[in-house]
Amino acid sequence: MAGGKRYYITTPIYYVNDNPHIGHAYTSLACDVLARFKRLDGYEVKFLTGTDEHGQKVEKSARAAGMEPRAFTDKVSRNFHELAKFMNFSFDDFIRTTEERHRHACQGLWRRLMEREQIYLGTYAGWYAVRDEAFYGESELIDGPGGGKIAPSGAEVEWLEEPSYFFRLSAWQEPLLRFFADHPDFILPASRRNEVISFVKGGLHDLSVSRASFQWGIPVPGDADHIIYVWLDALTNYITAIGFPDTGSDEYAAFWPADLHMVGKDILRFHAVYWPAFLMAADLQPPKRVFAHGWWTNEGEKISKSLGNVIDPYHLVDKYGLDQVRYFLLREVPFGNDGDFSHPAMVNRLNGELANDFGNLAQRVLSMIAKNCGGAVPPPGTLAGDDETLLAEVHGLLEKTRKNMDVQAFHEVLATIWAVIRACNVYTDRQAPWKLKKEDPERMATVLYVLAEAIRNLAILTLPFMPRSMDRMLDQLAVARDRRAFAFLGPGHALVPVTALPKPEGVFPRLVVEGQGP
Ligand code: ME8
Repeated sequence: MAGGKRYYITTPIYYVNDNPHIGHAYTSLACDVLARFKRLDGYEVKFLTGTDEHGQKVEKSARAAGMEPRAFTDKVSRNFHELAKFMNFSFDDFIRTTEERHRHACQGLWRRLMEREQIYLGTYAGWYAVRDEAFYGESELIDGPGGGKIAPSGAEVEWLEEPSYFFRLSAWQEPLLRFFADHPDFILPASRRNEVISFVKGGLHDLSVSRASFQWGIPVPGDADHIIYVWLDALTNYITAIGFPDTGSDEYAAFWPADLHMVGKDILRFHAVYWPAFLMAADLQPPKRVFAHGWWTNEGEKISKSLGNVIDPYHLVDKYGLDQVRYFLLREVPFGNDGDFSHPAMVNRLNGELANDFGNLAQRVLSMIAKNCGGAVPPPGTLAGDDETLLAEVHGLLEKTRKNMDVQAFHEVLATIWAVIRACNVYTDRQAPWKLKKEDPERMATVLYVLAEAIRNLAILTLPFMPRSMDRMLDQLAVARDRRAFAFLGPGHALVPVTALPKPEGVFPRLVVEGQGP
């Protein structure tokens, strides 16, 4: 693979115990926006997603559905794949842990750990939560509603006693703390980083990494009585997809260490403690960053099947439109924080920010051009101070956006772009091009040109968030497909006067709120 900028980004691989909901779509959406952003910024991107198919939880769900695990996982994995397509996620690879390439990689990692004496055989006697697929120490358990003990996540625990292989996690406490100190941006947001550091400082115990009481998993090499613990199996997916155990391949060299593992806060410990420890113990590099985002609730309640309040992404998109949902999810909540989903908040943002601020701006400008400039890009005269000020704001956006994207501050990216969209609206009102038609048609052409050029830049920058709608906006400005990238932002690639434009049409319709009329 030739030199150049590369970016490797991954979603968690989702358990196929149940159908996907808005929480899964959210994590993958964040990755999709980053992947698209980096591609538009000239990077060669690998965007990986997929499904986590082994372990007791999935096996139990298959049995409950009256199916063999293999057939069950095929079916549910397909649902995740279909949702990713439906949400217009631009993944480059969809991995399933039941694939042969993954068995090969996972057993390869196990062998490397064995060769380095990082794994030994013992007996596990302790608590296990199938829902979390996690082991818990007695002191971690909390009082449950029924008087019994439960995991801090709220999951039920069961006592487990079985022969098990252990990973020497305790030996990695100091190296992990050093690694965190040397890489202050490894865990974001910073509040989560502190949580992880205090967990590690609290002391690490060796980790059980095999199970012997059921079969649905990848066999431990050389000991068919054991299967590999589902988290060791699952985390390995990130290197399976780039050809591990062949660490000498071009793809491995190009994409490892990964730039970003995006996860929810529930699974940060697995990614920020166990995973780098496994990798360091195997003489492999840890990833560059793990970002743990927050949790969505639904109108104040935890989203759960038993409460019957699971938000179905298909319904949401049907009601509001795909790009509208994509916009809302990343705009509504500062990325990293928990967020509460509500329909009124959705309607407010879509009407206020998409239909009014941006949609109306484009619609106004394009229809004035269609009506008053013969349906072609108006030729600008000399630019006045106001024109230059506005365009300078527009052209300054790329640098700001890059900075915010690099710390996964999606809400800041959108807020910054929208501040300029609002500045365009203020400029439009102040210049009043509709009044200039008779008084000064040349000035009108300049104002409309400045606005059209601003919209071109804004639409290109917003492509990662709302690819289809922004493509439609750029179609209306007759911007060629191969000029929709960040290399074409700025004055050097501005709209060419008198280029014919297609008939304008609205991109973001206003939502009619039930009971309030149009
Ligand atoms: O944990 N709000 O899979 P999983 C925000 N297989 N995000 C949510 C969410 C919510 N209410 N609900 C789910 C697993 N998520 C493992 C991962 S990776 C090697 C193995 C998202 O199906 C969030 O990203 O339980 C969370 O971390 C993930 O789904 C958990 O998915």
